[in-house]
Amino acid sequence: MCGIEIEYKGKEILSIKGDKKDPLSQGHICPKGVALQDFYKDPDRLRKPLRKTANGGWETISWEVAIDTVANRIKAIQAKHGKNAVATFLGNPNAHNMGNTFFLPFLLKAIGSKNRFSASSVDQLPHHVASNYMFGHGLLSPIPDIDRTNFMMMIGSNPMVSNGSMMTVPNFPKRLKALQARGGKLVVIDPRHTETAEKADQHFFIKPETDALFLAALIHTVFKKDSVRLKHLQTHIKGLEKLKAALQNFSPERVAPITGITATNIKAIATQMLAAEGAVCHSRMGASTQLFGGLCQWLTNALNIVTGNFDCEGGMMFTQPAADHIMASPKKGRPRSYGRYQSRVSGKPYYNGEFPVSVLAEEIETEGEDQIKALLVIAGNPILSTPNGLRLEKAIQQLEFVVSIDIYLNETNCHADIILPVATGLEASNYDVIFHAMAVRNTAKYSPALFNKAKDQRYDWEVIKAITQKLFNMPDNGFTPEMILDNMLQSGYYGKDGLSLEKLKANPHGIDLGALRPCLLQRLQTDDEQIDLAPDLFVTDLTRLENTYFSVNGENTEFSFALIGRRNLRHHNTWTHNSERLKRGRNACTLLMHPKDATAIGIENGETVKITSCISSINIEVELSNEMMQGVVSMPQGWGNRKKTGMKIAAAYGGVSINCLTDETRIDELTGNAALNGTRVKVEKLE
Ligand SMILES: Nc1nc2c(c(=O)[nH]1)N[C@H]1C(S)=C(S)[C@@H](COP(=O)(O)OP(=O)(O)OC[C@H]3O[C@@H](n4cnc5c(=O)[nH]c(N)nc54)[C@H](O)[C@@H]3O)O[C@H]1N2
Ligand SMILES: Nc1nc2c(c(=O)[nH]1)N[C@H]1C(S)=C(S)[C@@H](COP(=O)(O)OP(=O)(O)OC[C@H]3O[C@@H](n4cnc5c(=O)[nH]c(N)nc54)[C@H](O)[C@@H]3O)O[C@H]1N2
Ligand SMILES: [Mo]
Repeated sequence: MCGIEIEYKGKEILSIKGDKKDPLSQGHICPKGVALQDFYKDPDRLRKPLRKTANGGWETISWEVAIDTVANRIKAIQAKHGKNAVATFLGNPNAHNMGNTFFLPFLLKAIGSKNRFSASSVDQLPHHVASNYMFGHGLLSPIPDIDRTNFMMMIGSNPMVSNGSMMTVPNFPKRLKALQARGGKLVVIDPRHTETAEKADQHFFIKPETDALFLAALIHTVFKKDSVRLKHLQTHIKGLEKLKAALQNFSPERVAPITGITATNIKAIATQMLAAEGAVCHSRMGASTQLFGGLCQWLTNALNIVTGNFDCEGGMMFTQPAADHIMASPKKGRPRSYGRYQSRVSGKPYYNGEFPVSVLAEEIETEGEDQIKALLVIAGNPILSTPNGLRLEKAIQQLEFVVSIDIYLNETNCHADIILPVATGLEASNYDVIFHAMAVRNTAKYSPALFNKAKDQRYDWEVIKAITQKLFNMPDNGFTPEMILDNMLQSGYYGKDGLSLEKLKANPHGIDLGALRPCLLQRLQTDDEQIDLAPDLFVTDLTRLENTYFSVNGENTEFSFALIGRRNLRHHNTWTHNSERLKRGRNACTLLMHPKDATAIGIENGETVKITSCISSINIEVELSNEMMQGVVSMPQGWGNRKKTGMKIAAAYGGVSINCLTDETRIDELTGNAALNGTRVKVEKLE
């Protein structure tokens, strides 16, 4: 999403810099943007379709043979075992690739299987379920108006490193400085004193997975003070009394000892939020990928609403994206697909056409009707990125057929039968359909491809389309991503003012469409045009929260630490490790631990320790740090490399995978999202 300026000569990159004229990123660039040149030049990037040979090696095959094989095997497996025998996993990069966004729905339709999975359920699923139930559409995401707010609370997110999430916020450091310069405050709630906490005005350590209690107590306080303010939304809100009643037991005094934040501080935060001219609470990864992710996202929305900070300047607002998925398919969220099906083996909820990826392994392993026999992994590396990757790896190895569409050989597709490599990055054009829709300002930017791809290379969308056509037995309809984008732009909010692909091409820095505006009442997708403050689904789940924390079940003394994840500025999920530029510096795959915790078990800085969960054990270097809350340890996500194939896995960082420790049975029962944070572990000296 950051505008970049690339100087080049022929096929040689001379420099990559932030584009100062980009209306959203304003010259900001992160190390990953500079590294685009490394991925472009990388000799390890795959360029020709590969087929696994009988002895476990790889041979290159033609595109025609590759696409035919994939389509024919899918058809044959479905003819024998039924439609649901073929599963799909869509990984994170699909969301950053307009061709995939546009053409994947057709492929999924052509496959026609219920067994669909994606990175959503290890990431932001709770946001979607909350938006669906409260605002009528899973993609109607509230976005913090960071440029005008005067009080910002961030729960479980670290935008100094991540550039924000469910809040596209390039140049967070500059925006934060501006917030503080106008007298505003940033408060961070995190079990780690993060890079963002370091810049904040206040940071409170919170015990992992207790955020829902903290949020409930904040709303409780607002009711107690009789300070509910609904402003222009007054006549469009239902469930206010129901919310009050549901939260009456969650007083600051009662939840304080469990969360680790004192009752005085909880009340002070509520008071500050109420007093500020424009305040906002944003909860993300740490609050989503945990046992109570659904409750956290519901309560975050409710807190912003009852404090009068919803759909107004300086609070949570909604974008009016130039290419809008919701406008293009307005009925989509209304018939709530949540819970329409339960997963076959353990009865986990279905949402928006998918099951939680935590059940993928058991759905492969367990015999019976609808057992998964084949898997298509598109821009994903689930063996590293989903809980209990070791179990998933074993399961994937027993499949009849595995296909991957990727740019690298990774820890997952080394088990594939066919790999379809694609052209991306500097060789592809893009418009960030999804991330513009979650940005802190309405802007629009189209980036043309810098370099032509080679003749024998294919784009993701071409591959996806080719398989779709074969499955449907249909000729090419000639559609391109650009045609679909142009149509969306012209029929969108700014189409009447002449916005089109042509206009974007004529404005390479991007077009500023202005600050976020109050628009929820036009965008709301609920049938009764009401915002539901207290949907039954969520209110009912409070019982699980109550039972977890207020019934006596004893401390887990063997696994005495809670393990949480983190991100590094110079690594992106599971796959950017091949860039020397990003790999530089000291070992980043360390276990952060509070010095007092280390002393208690006789561990020193830099020592390699053994860390064990109920799933498995790994060895990792310890880095002692006052950043950590006592009793909590942190390691980065995305690492790990099990070079089993004997072939160099290009995307491997080395280090160890946090998902060797995470437990796939720990999920947010409400939404199905994996509880990646809060894994109970023990840490021991190596003998
Ligand atoms: N324990 C723990 N686990 C986590 C997380 C955590 O915080 N803690 N974070 C979770 C989150 S938020 C996410 S999003 C997931 C991410 O995990 P995944 O969804 O598995 O995705 P990535 O690791 O980003 O990338 C997957 C693959 O996409 C390929 N790729 C890159 N660009 C393209 C492209 O343009 N086209 C194609 N076809 N392939 C491409 C890369 O080579 C890589 O192999 O991990 C999740 N896992
Ligand atoms: N450099 C870089 N940037 C990235 C990525 C990357 O891999 N590298 N990945 C991208 C992706 S796919 C995503 S989804 C976004 C995610 O972006 P963010 O939402 O900012 O996620 P993280 O940086 O993982 O930060 C999560 C924070 O939650 C804290 N935490 C853990 N458990 C709890 C808890 O129980 N309660 C609370 N309150 N906090 C907790 C952790 O200590 C951590 O600081 O980042 C994106 N940006
Ligand atoms: Mo993510």
